[in-house]
Amino acid sequence: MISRIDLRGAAFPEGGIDRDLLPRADFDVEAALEAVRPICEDVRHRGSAAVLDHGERFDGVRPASLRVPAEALRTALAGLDPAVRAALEESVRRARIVHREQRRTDVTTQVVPGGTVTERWVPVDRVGLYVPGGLAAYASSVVMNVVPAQEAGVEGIAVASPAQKEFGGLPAPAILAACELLGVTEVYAAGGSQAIAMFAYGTEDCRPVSLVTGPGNIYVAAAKRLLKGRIGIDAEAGPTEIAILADDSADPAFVAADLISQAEHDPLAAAVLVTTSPGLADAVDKELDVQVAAAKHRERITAALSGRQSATVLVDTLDQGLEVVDSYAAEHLEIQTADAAAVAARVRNAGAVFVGAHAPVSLGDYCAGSNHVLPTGGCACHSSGLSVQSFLRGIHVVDYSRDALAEVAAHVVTLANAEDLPAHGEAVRVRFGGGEPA
Ligand code: HSO
Ligand code: ZN
Repeated sequence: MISRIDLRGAAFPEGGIDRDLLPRADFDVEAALEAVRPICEDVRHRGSAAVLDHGERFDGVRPASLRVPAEALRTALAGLDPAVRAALEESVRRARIVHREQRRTDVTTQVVPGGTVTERWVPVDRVGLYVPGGLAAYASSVVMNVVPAQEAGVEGIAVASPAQKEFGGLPAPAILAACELLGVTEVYAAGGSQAIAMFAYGTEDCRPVSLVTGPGNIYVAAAKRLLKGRIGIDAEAGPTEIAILADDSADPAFVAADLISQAEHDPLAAAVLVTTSPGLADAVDKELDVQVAAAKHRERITAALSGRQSATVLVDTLDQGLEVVDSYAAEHLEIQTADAAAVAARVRNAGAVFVGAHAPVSLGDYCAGSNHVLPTGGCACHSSGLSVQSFLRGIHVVDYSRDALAEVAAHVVTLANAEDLPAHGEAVRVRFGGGEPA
């Protein structure tokens, strides 16, 4: 059910292999921009009424209020299955352990006597965290967005998730329960591009935020692209991806199970096996047949695995395999090879790397302590997953005494004149009576 790309004997060019040779889902955010633009404008002008109107159109339900009442949050947590609550608490505990360590300390550098530059880390004041509804209404994604924001020290945390018809116009109960568990009380029953516009422009019910994070569908990604600049964004999340680099030491049952685990998310999810072993590739194919047939979501999984975004790629050597996975820059990359840690250490591009036979992606999805909001669509070659850093800004604080300024004044004046910006130089000279500093 999974196609093969045979790169054995292929020439691997100097600058890395062409990304277009590798499978990838079509996720054309540009095409969704036109649909999203009028919605965002409408929210800008009409505020909450527009958010509710568009929500009603797409979700088929109009919540009684955009803001989810505190009572509904409490009820959702009270109704949460105790085992799910315990597992979520463990997920939160581990995520906190990891993310707390990511906090930054201010660094002051003395450049010259009397002249310092400090990098001061300041959390964003107010963020909007988007949690999808429908198939992708994951309580775990609330944890993965909220924990780094809280550990960064963000004071204003607002969550938006689409109103659900089956829950009387509230977001999914698991989402509300996770918010309550994490102490997030500002929650909105809003989804899609209208929720992102609500965060960006603000409405009568929701003050504007400075940064929006979290996954979403193509319309959410398009709204993020459109409103970027006015707000900061984490990434335009696309369909989830798993790549596995494996040799003949890998267990085909593990490899197949892990490919299936991410294919389960979405018919557009990508599952890519890169291997030096045709024997493993054959064994994985057999395992896939057996395991997919037994899977609850086999239709979705089959669509994902047989789609053009998924493939088994055969290579001659592990070095070539590393080139392939680096070019692909997967959201999730598993290394199931001999000496996996050494191979993993050589990876340059991936959202997260999972080392060896006992670190499946689903561990990272829930309980490794790592974050599961990761760059997709090849963006791992320039971006990182969500972390405390995503919610911080480093402000450079420049503090120079008169003597320290005097020491370097002539260079500033020279550079200013060289760029034909003499007023820049004057701003220094005026401090020394308009003449040369003494
Ligand atoms: N694998 C998904 C996250 C997730 N998995 C949520 C289960 N729930 C994208 O990283
Ligand atoms: Zn997952």
